[in-house]
Amino acid sequence: MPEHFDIVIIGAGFSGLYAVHKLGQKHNVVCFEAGDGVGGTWYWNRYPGARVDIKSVEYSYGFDENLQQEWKWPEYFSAQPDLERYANHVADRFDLRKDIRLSNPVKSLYFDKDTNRWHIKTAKGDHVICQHIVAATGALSAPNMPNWPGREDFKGEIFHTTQWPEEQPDLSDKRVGIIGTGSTGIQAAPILAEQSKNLTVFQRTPAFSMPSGNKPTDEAHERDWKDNYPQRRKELLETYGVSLIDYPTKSAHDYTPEEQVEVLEEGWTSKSAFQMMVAFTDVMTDPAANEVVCEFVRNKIRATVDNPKTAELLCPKTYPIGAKRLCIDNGYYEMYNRDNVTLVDVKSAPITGFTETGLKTTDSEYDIDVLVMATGFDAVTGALSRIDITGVDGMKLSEKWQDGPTTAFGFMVAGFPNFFMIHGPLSPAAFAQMITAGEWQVDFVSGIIDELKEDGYSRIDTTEEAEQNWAAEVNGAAQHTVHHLADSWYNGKNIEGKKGGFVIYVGGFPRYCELSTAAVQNNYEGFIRT
Ligand code: NA7
Repeated sequence: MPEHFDIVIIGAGFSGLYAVHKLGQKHNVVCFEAGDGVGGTWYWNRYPGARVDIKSVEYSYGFDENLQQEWKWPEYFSAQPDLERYANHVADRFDLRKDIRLSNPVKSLYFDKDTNRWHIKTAKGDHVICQHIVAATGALSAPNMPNWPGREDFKGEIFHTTQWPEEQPDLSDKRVGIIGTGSTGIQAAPILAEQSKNLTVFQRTPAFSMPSGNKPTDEAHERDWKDNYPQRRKELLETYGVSLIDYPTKSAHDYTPEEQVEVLEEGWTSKSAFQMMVAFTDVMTDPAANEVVCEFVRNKIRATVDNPKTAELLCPKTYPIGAKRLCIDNGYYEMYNRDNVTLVDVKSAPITGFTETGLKTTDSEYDIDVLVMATGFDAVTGALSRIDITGVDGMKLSEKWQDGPTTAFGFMVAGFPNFFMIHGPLSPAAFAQMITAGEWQVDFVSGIIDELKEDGYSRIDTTEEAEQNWAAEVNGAAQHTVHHLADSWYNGKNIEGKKGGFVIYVGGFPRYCELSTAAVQNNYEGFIRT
């Protein structure tokens, strides 16, 4: 017999946990989570060096003043174990576990238009009927695993960074290879180099990275935030990326070359990679201004890495800084001065497959005992595309999105009533600090669900026209930036054959809030309530 709930929440990551707390106060909710524990990203990503690259005082919940006053972050940028501990603390403190079913991924969702109810089936055989779905499935949760031939022949071990074993493997006598030099690879590599016999880094595209300057939290930093938390949380939501960095007032062209370097030196030590993207007003819109920042970072790489050939290979030269996600590291470039680290360029000689003892490229073979896949994610749409979701008239979400996702304001899809996404496609997602932005979105969706009930409606839809209007806003915002000049998970081009354009709204979080709130306040413009 199916069970009945008001709302099913998919995912017990940071947004899902808050959704359980917020929506559970007024509604009968249940949350299904694929992992054996809560925390989402911070449950799965246990690879050595996994660490948030936003300051923890910001990247944390603001919904409960006592929580943010009492919690102590040991470091400026928290390591995975501390973030997982925090997620567990929140689940216990707010008694959320009673509503969460772990190790139980959702397999299918089906909308019955006669009853306006969703049917949910899970891997463990649960069958639930509910009015609303809140999908907090994460923008970066479905791993990308390149499909090279010969994998079954490879005698070593393979770990994707997001499926890292709970018990850390002993690498001390292992020849380790790592594929991928995005945020994850850049965090993992320096630790792997210390832990292993030797490390080979397979790089296809070099990343722009800057030092995190991570250190233990000092009293002054903690007091400064704790004394001002309510005000700071408000200010966060008023900034472009929900992060308090110094937003510039001057163009790169307003400075002499010497002054430009001074400004960039400040950004370099600011403890926020995003500071480099906004060092000048025009970094993300004017290629010439962008190139000033690119060359500054390249010079930092050249000054750090002893071997000039390796340094040059590490210098990104084919795309503007910020077009791919900027990385923040702890000794990444310094690592290349170790004797046991080798950089291999797999752009000029791509990986063609596995051998029994390692990997082969078009020009060589490499012996490897443990292969670390830091190859990223089928981002933003990946997690939802892997659930069989059927909306009205038998429409499948995966089919609807086969040429790229369409949404209204990133949180609803036409043909899928009462289905809400947090950090969904075409929302600001990773362009906003995701915990605070996620709280805002959960509150927003919660308001819609409450009003639906108060106004006597049982169903809310969005329309294709609203999706088209939102696509125009999303494309318009992206068009004036340099983002389209790189292949990345922002535009799905990191996944072979994935269609669609830019999947993130880059118009800034305040504008996102303003437009979505205005639509709701304007008598649900772009939505139909029945
Ligand atoms: P990213 O940023 O997507 O990085 C993945 C890396 O893996 C990147 O360097 C890719 O090179 C590389 N990659 C992927 N497939 C291949 C193949 N087939 N061959 C060689 N190299 C490959 O993922 P991350 O996990 O590092 O970071 C994701 C987000 O998490 C990050 O943006 C933050 O928001 C947190 P490419 O650049 O595509 O040439």
